[in-house]
Amino acid sequence: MLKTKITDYSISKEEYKSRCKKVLDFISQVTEGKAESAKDLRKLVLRSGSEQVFSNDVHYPFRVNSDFYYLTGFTESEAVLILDPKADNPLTLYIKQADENMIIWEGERETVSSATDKYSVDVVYDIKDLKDEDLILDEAFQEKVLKFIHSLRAIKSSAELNIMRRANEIAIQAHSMIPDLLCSGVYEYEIEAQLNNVFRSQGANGWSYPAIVASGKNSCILHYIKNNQKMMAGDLVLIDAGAEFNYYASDITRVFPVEGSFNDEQRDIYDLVLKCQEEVIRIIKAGIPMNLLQEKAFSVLGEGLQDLKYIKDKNNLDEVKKYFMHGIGHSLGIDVHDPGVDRKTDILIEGMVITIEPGLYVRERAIGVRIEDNIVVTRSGYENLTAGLNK
Ligand SMILES: [Mn+2]
Repeated sequence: MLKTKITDYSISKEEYKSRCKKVLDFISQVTEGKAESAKDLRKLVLRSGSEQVFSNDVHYPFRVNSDFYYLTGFTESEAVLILDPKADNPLTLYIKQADENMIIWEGERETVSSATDKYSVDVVYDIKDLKDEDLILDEAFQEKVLKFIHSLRAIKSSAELNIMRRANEIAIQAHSMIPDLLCSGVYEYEIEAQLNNVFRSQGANGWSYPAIVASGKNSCILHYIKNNQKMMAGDLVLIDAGAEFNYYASDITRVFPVEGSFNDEQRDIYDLVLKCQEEVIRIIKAGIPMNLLQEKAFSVLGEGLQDLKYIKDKNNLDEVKKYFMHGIGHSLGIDVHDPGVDRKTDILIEGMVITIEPGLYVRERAIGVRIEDNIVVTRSGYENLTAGLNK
């Protein structure tokens, strides 16, 4: 069993309150100077989301809207949050309460009174009390506020980082088991099942995205999720899988030979991707432009690909992109591809969490290698949340 020192993974009511306060302040600021009539629509209306049909009368497990969760910590469906600095109660939560029949079939839900105690909003009402006119909004303004919320989400608090460390620990535990399970004749889905087993049995919500278990030529399919092929000796298998713990994602990729060890060409490609990942991670610190990480990756991979005679000119990006065609990484948080960080224009800020995942894909040789860790940006450098996993 995995042991961990931190056992409190909750986000305090005060923290939720201060997030909402920042959004209310933002709304007030952009309201200033607008015509009185337009001012009335300067508010944010967020929905927690609706259950989605899987088939007939069966639903997918409900997963709350990420912005809604960020502002409230509330996780039930059919709720509406209104942030309106002009209102008597600037933070209003409308929830769907369970009737007798729902309690019999689905169990209890929050009530107006239990939610009033638990969540840091000013007032809670039943969703039936929500009036149509409360939902009239200015779409462009909504977008502006959402963009602001995403900029807040990009910088993680210490409570959020604790949760993300745990999400990584669980994913590391799952990935660590894989080498022992690999041999020719095993199906990709058997590995997927073991990953999901660890995620759930360690208290994660489950996966943070459907696991990719891609052997042989599938390793070159970037978003392969069929996971239905039998693995063969001599193949590589690429495993890109993460857990969602307390609604925060981890996102880790490792590559192994299905049986025995890498052949020479697989080893060359693997070593080059690893070298690239190490060199990119090494330059991470607050103040560095995000696009410098991408440029660093192109330069290390370009040089290596030229040395290995895959390409003629390391400075010809089109040649390099034939083998490395995706981004070096992305922001990570409540969403696995978290919003709020533009990797072309943004500067790294202390508290951002990003993935670093260089890859090379030699399709004609069925060699796909990507190595991915989750990195916290600190003032003087970085913390690698995935440091506990071999590569
Ligand atoms: Mn990723």
